[in-house]
Amino acid sequence: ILQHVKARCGIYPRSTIQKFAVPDDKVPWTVEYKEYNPPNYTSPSIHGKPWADPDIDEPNFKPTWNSIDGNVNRKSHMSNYTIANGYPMNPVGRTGICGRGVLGRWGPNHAADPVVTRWKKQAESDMKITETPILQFIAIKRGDTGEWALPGGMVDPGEKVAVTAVREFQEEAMNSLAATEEEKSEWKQKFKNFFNGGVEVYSGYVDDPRNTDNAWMETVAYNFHDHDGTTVGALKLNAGDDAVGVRWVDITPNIKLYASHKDIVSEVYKRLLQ
Ligand code: RP5
Ligand code: MG
Ligand code: MG
Repeated sequence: ILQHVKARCGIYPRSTIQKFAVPDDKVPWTVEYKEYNPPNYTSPSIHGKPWADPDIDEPNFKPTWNSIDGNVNRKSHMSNYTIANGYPMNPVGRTGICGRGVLGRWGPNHAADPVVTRWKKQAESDMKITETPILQFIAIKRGDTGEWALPGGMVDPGEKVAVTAVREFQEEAMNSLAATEEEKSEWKQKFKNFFNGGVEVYSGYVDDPRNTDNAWMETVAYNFHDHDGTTVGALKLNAGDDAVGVRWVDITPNIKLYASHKDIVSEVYKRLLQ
């Protein structure tokens, strides 16, 4: 059973709104919770934004839930979500806040996450034969929360998710937004095969602090693994867009990452060890 922890309790991101505290056993909608009285919050910062939905009671807003709605994907990677009184309902359950918060879409907000990995090079002298190898991935430091995270981002309307993953990697970890056309075509040549070799490792809900009862993050994560470490070693890391740092991070059991990113990198590690 899916759970969310970061999506519930505390102060809602970029606001002073205190979420209604939901105990673990009251998360599922199927469990009755008469006292449940979450604040309703939609950030004024998203009003009128081209990437955001209108308010749900806007007469011209006729979304088709659980389907591809024009070029907006309103389908969940999980099963169909429920609509209650016109509002899509979080598939995991109560978060302690309703409305849309800072998320643009009602219902699922689709993202993609690139997991770029290599085996850590260790001097033979410090390697014990029995030791399990260390996997490293490229992490960015998020400007909003200061946490280390996968360099993921939102799928643009009509964009293929696999394309989003590579685009976001280049924006956040290579600062492609500030690169010249010449630099970009050079990368394209050098890394074409590498970025074409993504393997899907996860698709579904993300336990993101921005989630609400009526809007939530979902992602598709792809692993781009450099088998001999020679390709990605040549990547020039440079934080860009909303990232304020970028570096190689060892995947260790007590690693702390944004949202559900620890689960995603752990899954990649498990698969690559097989
Ligand atoms: C997370 O938020 C996803 O896993 C993805 O990494 C990220 C997308 O949002 P932004 O980075 O665009 O804020 O839920
Ligand atoms: Mg981005
Ligand atoms: Mg991002």
